[in-house]
Amino acid sequence: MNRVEEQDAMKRVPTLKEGTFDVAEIRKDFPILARQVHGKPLVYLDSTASSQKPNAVIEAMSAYYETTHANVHRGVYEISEEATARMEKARVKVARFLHVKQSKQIIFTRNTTESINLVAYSWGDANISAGDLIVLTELEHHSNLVPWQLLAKRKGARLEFVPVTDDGQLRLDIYEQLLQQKPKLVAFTHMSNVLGTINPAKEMIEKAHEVGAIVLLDAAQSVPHLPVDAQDLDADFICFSAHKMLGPTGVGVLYGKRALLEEMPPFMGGGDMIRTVGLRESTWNDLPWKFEAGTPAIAEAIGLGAAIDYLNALGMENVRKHEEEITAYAMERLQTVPGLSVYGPDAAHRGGVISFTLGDIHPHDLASILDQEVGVAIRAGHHCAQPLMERFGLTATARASFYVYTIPEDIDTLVEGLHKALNIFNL
Ligand code: C6P
Repeated sequence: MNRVEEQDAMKRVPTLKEGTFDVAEIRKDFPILARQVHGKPLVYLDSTASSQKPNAVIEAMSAYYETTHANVHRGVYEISEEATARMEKARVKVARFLHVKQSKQIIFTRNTTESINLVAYSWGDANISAGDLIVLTELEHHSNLVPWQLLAKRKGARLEFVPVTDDGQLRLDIYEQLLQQKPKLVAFTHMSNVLGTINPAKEMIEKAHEVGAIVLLDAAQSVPHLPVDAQDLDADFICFSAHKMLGPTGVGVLYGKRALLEEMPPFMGGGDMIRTVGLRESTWNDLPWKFEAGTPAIAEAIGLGAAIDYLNALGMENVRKHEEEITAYAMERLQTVPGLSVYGPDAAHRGGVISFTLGDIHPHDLASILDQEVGVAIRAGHHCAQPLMERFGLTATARASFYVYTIPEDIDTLVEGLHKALNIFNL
């Protein structure tokens, strides 16, 4: 056993047993769930914005700082080699989690947003020309809209959008019509962060490939909540963030097909991404480091590796099943609240996220009342998806979202809080 393996063997084992899904046990692993807000137990229903972190992740990061911290890929001394080994091991974990054979296809970025921008600047600038078509959807987060708007402006390219139905599903008939115009790129979200809609990604990717388009999948909301198999989906690029999948903030992932990544020019220049540097010319490092300029988020990558271990122990099929059950329960309970409107598809076609409005109470007022009165944390606003809000004639919604630690009692407290809001507004 080398030093890194020894430390891993000593690591605190999560309380859950492999393959079991006992939410009461899982909750014990999340220290923040024991805290109070406004004198009430915290009910955290905002995991779509960012998930909470289990002890296993927090401890993996502290252990790294306590025993192993040094810069990576530079030192020839023991702790630097250990730090490098730990970070590269995390990369292998990400690759396995996505069923990707080569870990050099896993690039560490800061978050989903940076992963998408990397593709838009590096692949986009090299491959998109005036008049080219980029197909997006009305469901997109600003992170999967604005980089393409900027690219389209730089290059004089065209953007077209797949509309959504009244129940928040993509108009696949119009998608197919748009594909007839032979787009160069199709970029869409696997799961909507507002409506929870799970898009038929595999089918959409296959159809895009039939007309020769490259596909980027925004998997910020799917990788944390569903089994995602990059080989099976066959997307050209997949982007997601660690902080939404039990991992830390500050690290994200870009997966790309090897041939595309090899051809793409660097996104940012600096240390670590070079092979040789002269005063006027430089050559680039191999994948994945060609795209990782500067000192990376080492502790965060290690934390992501620990989050993946934790999710693997739960089993992603079980994670999805738990969220389906809790979402179905929430949809049912929310319907008992007079004047409440839920947006998006039925429980079977969505992930664990529910956007709603309650009469004419402003979602921000609703979120404040829930926080103060019953200790429930939800998000209110446009959820970084203003065009989608506009599609539904809204400026904001309230949004409750769930994860591995959500229990039916959390939903009951939410419903209790919504009744309190109705009373406060005399509705
Ligand atoms: N959505 C939400 O509350 P970053 O911020 O880069 O980690 O993730 C951006 C992003 C991209 N795509 C989708 C589908 C997303 O949901 C998000 C993040 C959060 O809905 C924060 S705005």
